[in-house]
Amino acid sequence: MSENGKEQRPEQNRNSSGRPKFNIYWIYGLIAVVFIGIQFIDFGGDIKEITWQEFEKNMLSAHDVSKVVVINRDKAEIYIKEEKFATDKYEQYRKKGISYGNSNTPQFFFTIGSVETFEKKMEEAQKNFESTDIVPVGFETRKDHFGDLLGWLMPIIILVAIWLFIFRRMGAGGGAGGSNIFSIGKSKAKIFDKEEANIKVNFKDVAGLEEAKVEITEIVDFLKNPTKYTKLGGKIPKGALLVGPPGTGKTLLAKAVAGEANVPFFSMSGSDFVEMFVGVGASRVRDLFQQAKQKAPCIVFIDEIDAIGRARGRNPNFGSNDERENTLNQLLTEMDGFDTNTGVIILAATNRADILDAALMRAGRFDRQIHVELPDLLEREDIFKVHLRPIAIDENFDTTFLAKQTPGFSGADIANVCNEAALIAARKNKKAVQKQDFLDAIDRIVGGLEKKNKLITQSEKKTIAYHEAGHATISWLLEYAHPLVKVTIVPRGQALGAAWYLPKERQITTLEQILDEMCSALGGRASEEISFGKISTGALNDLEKVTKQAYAMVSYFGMSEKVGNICFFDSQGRNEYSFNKPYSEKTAELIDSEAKKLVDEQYKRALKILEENKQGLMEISELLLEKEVIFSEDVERILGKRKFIEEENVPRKIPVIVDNGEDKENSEKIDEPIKDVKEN
Ligand code: NHX
Ligand code: ZN
Repeated sequence: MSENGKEQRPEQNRNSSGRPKFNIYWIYGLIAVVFIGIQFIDFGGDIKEITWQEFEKNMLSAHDVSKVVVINRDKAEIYIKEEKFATDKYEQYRKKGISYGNSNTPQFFFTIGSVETFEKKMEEAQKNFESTDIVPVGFETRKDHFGDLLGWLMPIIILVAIWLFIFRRMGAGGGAGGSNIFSIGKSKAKIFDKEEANIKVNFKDVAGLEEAKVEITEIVDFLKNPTKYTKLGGKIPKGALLVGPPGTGKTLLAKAVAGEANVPFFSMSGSDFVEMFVGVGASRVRDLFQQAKQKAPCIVFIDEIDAIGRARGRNPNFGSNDERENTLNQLLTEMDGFDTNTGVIILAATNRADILDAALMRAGRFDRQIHVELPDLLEREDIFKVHLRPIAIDENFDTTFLAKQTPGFSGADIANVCNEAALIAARKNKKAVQKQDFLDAIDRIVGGLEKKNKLITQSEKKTIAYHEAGHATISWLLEYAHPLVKVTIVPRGQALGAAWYLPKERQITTLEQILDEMCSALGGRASEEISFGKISTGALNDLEKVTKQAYAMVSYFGMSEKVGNICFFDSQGRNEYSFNKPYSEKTAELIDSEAKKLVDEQYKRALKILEENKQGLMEISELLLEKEVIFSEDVERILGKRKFIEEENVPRKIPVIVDNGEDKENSEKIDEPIKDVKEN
């Protein structure tokens, strides 16, 4: 297996003494050398080639020849009489090691043109001989068995070599594990046994995800002491599906299970089942489960299961994805095929649970679905604490502040922030990473790279400043708009300028909140129109956002009067052939006009608000032009304090499972107010 890796990295092919290590290719080389060598070695013993003339003049006419044998009609072998070969005349040949004295070995040979001319020449040369002296001429057909065999084998060997080469190449392309023809149908699962200490993740390293951790811990517990659960008549679940957006820690959770459970852990990705050959996927599933059953109790983890678990199409003749369906069918059978207590538990992860086949999700296969969601404020703080461990920060560093600054970030994003902050601080030759470095890192991740040197004309800059000031003014004045953090006209990523908000994390959004957000998004365009009477393409992103929001309001959320409480959202994602819309042409027109009406209304509202606060808008714009970045305090100075108070989150009563197994409400947890959850 490992030859593959070595093949690609020749420098690793040498050990410390500098000599190349043993390699399977050496054997191939050796075989080739032997084959070629054989060609040059003649096993017929020493025998010297001479010409007809030499033969006739020196041997035939001297009556030295005992017999001549013609081999395969093209080679004449000459046998010299023993007593003649022993004389001085042949001394030089005897010195060369030509054997004699044995009537089975010839001493000389020459090549003849054709048998007929040879016979004629012999007759001619011996016409004066006495009949007893005439040299007998024999004919023999000798088969070159070895040469024939080689002729047969060579093409086969070459074919096999090419074949092997192609398979190896494919195996290398397939990534981990490396494959050759003998393991094409074998599963590529990596096995982490309890002896192997190469997994160092355990539940301590998984911050947040408290609910998911409880479920997962239970699964580990099933394997550790199954009787605790089976005693009461419960059956051990066969599988759990980890569902959640990218970067939320599904794979990490699985790794932690591997580190925590003292059982073998098989890990593979859904795409590992896929190969260009028909039947390979199914065969790999079979192999995986066979291996797993042998090692039971154990855990099998399939990452990105949507690669094989996608819902099967309704039209089987249509698809070239038969192969994927076979793989899925095999997985379905295997999961339901063994009985509950064999101790094989399957974990799978996906971020697209909606497209998975319904059969895969039914109870008895993946009994449990564990939703891994984006972390909330408190979870983010925990995640920050984990990722800040290796980073040099000041003492009593405010992690709560960082958590507040990163709404909507996933665990992976937070890891990225921490790393980026460390790099930024290092660039500035700092001894420790400071708060500002983290803020810069967050900006970098949200908005992209800052492009301070982008060439911008004065009038463009003015347009940008007035555009951003429009967003800032409106969001400051509307009750439900997101709280403003800063406004900048320094280009970053795709955008030439931006108003930065700290979005309030909420579970549901009211109509008023949506309308206020749409209004402030339209504030940029409105400000351009009011300030210059000219508009620009810069509002592209704003308009895109607003349009999508308006259509969602009308066709998903039932937020327009004329369309009413109708929803065309398809949470099952089953609408594979969505060429035709699920509504009539008339409704389509109605949706269009209602969406347009919503946007128009909000644009008018934005114009009105800006008109009423034109003075403030101008001041903010000019300040922005001058400073390039302004903060909410600057806006507050110009427009006055924001009147609206932010709501606090309510703590929940959390029942806590105590060791004796009884449920009891943990009174400390209830009384303790959840740490400063207020934003802004
Ligand atoms: C561009 N981007 O790509 C420039 C760099 C006031 C300028 N041409 O709304 O940055 O203008 O509140 C083709 C044609 C993007 C592609 C026009 C891609 C326009 C962001 C919009 C600031 N802040 N807009 C904002 C912004 C832009 C865009 C385009 C395009 C604005 C605005 C992009
Ligand atoms: Zn804008």
